[in-house]
Amino acid sequence: MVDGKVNYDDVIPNNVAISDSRKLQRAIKEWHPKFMKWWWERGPESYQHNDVYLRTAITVDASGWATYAYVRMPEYKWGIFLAPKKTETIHFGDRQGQETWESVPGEHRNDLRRLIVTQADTEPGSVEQQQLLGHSAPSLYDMRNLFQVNVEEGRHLWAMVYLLMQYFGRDGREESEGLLIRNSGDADTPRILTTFNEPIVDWLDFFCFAMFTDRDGKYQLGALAESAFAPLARTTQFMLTEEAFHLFVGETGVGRTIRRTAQLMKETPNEDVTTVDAIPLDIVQKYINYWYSVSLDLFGSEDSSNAANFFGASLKGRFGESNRKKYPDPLCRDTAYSIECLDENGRKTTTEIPMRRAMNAVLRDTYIEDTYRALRRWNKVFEKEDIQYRLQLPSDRFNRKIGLHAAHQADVEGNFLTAEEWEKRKDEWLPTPEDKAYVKTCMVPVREPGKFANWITPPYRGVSGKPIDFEYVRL
Ligand code: BYC
Ligand code: FE
Ligand code: FE
Repeated sequence: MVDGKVNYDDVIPNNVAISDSRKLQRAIKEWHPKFMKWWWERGPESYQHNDVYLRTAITVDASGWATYAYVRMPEYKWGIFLAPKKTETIHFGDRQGQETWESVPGEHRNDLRRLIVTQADTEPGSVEQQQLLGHSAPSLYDMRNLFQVNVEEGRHLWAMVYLLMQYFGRDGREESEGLLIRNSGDADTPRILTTFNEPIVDWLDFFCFAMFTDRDGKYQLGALAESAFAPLARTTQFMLTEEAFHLFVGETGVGRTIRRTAQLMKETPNEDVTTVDAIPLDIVQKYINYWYSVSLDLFGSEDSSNAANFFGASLKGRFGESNRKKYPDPLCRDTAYSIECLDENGRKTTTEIPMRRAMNAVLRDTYIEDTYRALRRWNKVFEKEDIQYRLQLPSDRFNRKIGLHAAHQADVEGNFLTAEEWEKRKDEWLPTPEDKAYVKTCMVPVREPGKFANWITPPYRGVSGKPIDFEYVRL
């Protein structure tokens, strides 16, 4: 506090000169208590008074952007940071070669607002979905990682709300309120995108979500980081540095789960792993099938006029757009993308989509490639433990609710199925209520530093040089 007034640079670490803008200060002053109310009500249940060993972003330079300390979550400093500018000129779409924008051009105001609000909405949505997980954390290490992800998704919300307040006036302030009103899974005011209304009830859900759904975040943020609207490009660029940790939590979480199961399969080769409280690999595979397919839905339809407009107007690019070896054509005016699906008579057909309209599919394909790389690392666990099992990713036609494949059913190999066949066989591929009930029985909380629930191995190392048995959360 300075002279009885809040010094915003203390409360909200930032490099956007909050203390220079009265208008922004006023908007933040109004929104901040609402955010705190939301955090108390829909953020992590319990543990809000406990010290958690968290990292906080304090500057944007690569060497020292984060500090680690014990913090109570409600006292976390949710900062606002823009990464340094990457380019001065627009490098794709119809505006290629022109200067990037420091304010919002009138003709793109609605589209930009929509993109920012859609992105923003996922951040609190995910915190709400994960609200109860602290109670069943398999270790203090994992509990701390969950809370780290939660406070950072809270910061991502701040990052987007900053853009809304600074660049979208009254509309932006209204949208900022809406972000705290919509609620994951709510019948009347759900979150905007499908996947952010799906329940995350156990830690295998959480790890799969962080692996597959946060990875959509990586690709969407990467695409927005190419935007001609420089403040959006720079904010999302910085968010990506935090996203890497979320993906780490997901990938290593599933990796540690399957390693434990593989170990127990070796130790007791003639017994069902459920007798020793491990999670059977075919249940893990079903969770993967589920979370991967619902995460593919987050890319929108393969054929999208919105996507074409966003690309043409240089609002949203491809992942790593400036890599002209990968993307030699920055305009994509005359090329096409082809995709196989079923026509209305149920016959296989190949659809040609003009490339700009197919940008959701192009972005999704880079996501799929990345996901395969992580999958291969999981399968190395089985090689090392000398177990024959291999995990797989289902076809992109499997279990889709959005896009060209939403109209029909397919098995995990991508063979089209009738509705009847699907009903008969879907339990082979997706978690059943019995599978979920079993996993729930494994979710026993473990609270002693350095100890882990039986279904998961300890990590290779602790957080930021601390030992594995460090007291990551002081209970
Ligand atoms: N659910 O033309 P279409 C993250 C709507 S994750 C519900 O195919 P378009 C994170 C669509 O809005 C990253 N509705 O798609 C991860 C449109 O509505 P209107 C989140 C959907 O417009 C973990 C209509 O269907 N960021 O950060 O190209 C933890 C026709 O759509 C869905 C972004 O998504 C769906 N799945 O939209 C925390 C980036 N898909 O116009 C955080 C911003 C489509 O009929 N968003 N619709 O009302 C976008 O770039 C685009 O809006 C989309 C695709 C990628 C969502
Ligand atoms: Fe996020
Ligand atoms: Fe994330």
